[in-house]
Amino acid sequence: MKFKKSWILVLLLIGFFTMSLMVKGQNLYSHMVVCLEGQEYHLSYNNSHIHIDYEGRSYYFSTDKNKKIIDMAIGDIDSNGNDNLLILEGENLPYGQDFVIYDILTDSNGLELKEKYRNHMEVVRPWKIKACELDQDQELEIFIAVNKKTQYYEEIENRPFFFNFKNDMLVKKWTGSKVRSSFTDVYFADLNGNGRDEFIVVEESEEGGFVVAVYYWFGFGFILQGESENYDRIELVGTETIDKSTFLVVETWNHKKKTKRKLEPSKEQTKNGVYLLKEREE
Ligand SMILES: [Ca+2]
Ligand SMILES: [Ca+2]
Ligand SMILES: [Ca+2]
Repeated sequence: MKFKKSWILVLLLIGFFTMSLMVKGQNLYSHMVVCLEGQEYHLSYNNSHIHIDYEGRSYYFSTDKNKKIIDMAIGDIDSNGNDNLLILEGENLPYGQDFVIYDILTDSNGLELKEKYRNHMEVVRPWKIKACELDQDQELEIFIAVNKKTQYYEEIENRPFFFNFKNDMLVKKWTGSKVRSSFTDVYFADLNGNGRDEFIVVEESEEGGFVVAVYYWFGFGFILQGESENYDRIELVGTETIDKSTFLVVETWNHKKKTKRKLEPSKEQTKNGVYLLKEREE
């Protein structure tokens, strides 16, 4: 009897362990900060849920049954002092169908999400969304990476679209065929502290492999400012601030070796006459 009981226990433990792994696999949460009435709160989300910690309580919001969160960004898109949620919704990864803006309402009952705007953009296959400030005009830009062909480029590939949200409408700011070459990932950060975000792009390089390119917005388009060395593969991780300087943090693969690097502008110039984004020496 004893023997049997212990086996049941082992099987139960294996079951729980497997289940916890499965749950973990479904719940890869991304963590962000949301600003409401001047206070910052923790927000996390996965494909089907948004979770906000607000004034000592946790609020869960679920997507509609067959809808997934493809990607999400946070920003005060209507400049009313409270962050909005900018969400690409869709039935299946990796492409979204709808771009939706939500207001986060706060009242005596707590938090509520209210749909403010919805745009069906399934036809352009959106897959990534970011909020950024390119020109310091107090109106956030909305970046959406889409996957389509254009009038001049027949190939279906990733293309960068920028919008503003004016008078409850999405207004095109810049919808490019491409910046310089095909891209696989983007990020926005104010690397030089001038109050304007740089457009940081992982691009396919001519020699094969990938580079990180840094562009800034100038009136009607983007100007290349810096670029990294060539790596086999690059993933943008984020930024880190040390002694008031902001560095780009990337994970690179070279000869199958993964390395986390902090990149910073250097005095060295690349063959394109822009600064080399060089690995910071610790
Ligand atoms: Ca707002
Ligand atoms: Ca702006
Ligand atoms: Ca900047």
